[in-house]
Amino acid sequence: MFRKILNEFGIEPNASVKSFGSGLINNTWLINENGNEFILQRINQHVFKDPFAIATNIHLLCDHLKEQHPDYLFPCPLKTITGDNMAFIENEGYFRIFAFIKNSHTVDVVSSPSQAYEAAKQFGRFTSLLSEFPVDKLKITLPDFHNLSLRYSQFETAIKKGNQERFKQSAAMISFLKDQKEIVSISGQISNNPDFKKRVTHHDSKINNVLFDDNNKGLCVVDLDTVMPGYFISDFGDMMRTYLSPVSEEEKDLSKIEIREEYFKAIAQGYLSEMGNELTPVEKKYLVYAGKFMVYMQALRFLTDYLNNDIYYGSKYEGQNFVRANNQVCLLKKIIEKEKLLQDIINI
Ligand code: GN1
Ligand code: MG
Repeated sequence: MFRKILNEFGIEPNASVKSFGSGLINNTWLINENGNEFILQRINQHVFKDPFAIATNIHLLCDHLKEQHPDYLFPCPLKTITGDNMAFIENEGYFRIFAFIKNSHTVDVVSSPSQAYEAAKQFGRFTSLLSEFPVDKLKITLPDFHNLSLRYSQFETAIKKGNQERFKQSAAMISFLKDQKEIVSISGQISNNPDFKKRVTHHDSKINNVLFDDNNKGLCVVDLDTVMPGYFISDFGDMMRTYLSPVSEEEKDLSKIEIREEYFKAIAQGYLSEMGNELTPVEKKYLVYAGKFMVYMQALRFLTDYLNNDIYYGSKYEGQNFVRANNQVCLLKKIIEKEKLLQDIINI
């Protein structure tokens, strides 16, 4: 398979290829062609029904940034030898390649407030540098991706039609999530509120989607499949979801989940250092809500998938999506417990 792909991009067929990274959706490999390194990715076609839409978006952004902000480091995908933005290989799928950015690295777990600050700054910077970009030109690569009302109705359908054994086992979580339905209605109000702006939004602001340099300064954001028009709560909220707690969504021991306030401060400072002048005063009131929104949505998505027998996320062991959902429910409870405290940090 790799020979064919490399050939499409004019890379030597005997370059070395090894598996890379930890994403749940796409496959990623690191290629080494005589010391030149590249990242190869296969787009998950079950998730992204129109992979060329992603490639088109990335190239539009790339052109805009090159013209307006030439100093911004943006890993543009390579064209194929026939000039396409992506390669399609029969029976294998859709592939793209980027040059690997030298002296850059990613991290999987946020282990200091300064890392959180740097990452948040990069996500803010990405949106703010693209504030002049006509956001409606972006193709919707995943329709309704962060539409919480839809996620909630998918959850209700899974409760009715999904695996009934798993439903019984999840009763406590289901009841908690139903009790928190106000989070869904607030998100509905947001989408009808003209004070909330649609901007170029990353939609997957996990720490491992940021490249750091050797001095641990943020360089740029990567993994742009889900870049679409969206609300800032998606990116700010996913940072809260993934940086506040010292353990990830995979952690089974719930006692390890905690909300590190100094990390919240760092996320807010980093993000607002770039987005402070972009956000409207009304939007700024929803920073803490953003975290509840994203953690709630992720809990719904993991639990829905568990009830649907793991058809979306898959599972490496029995009950993995139950563990993930339970973890996110616990995280949500802890954010709610500290809501006032977090709000006070913003108000300083
Ligand atoms: C997926 O592939 P990855 O790990 O970057 C998912 C995100 C979830 C995340 C949970 C397209 O992202 O929305 O937050 O898993 N991406 C898609 O780990 O569904
Ligand atoms: Mg990723």
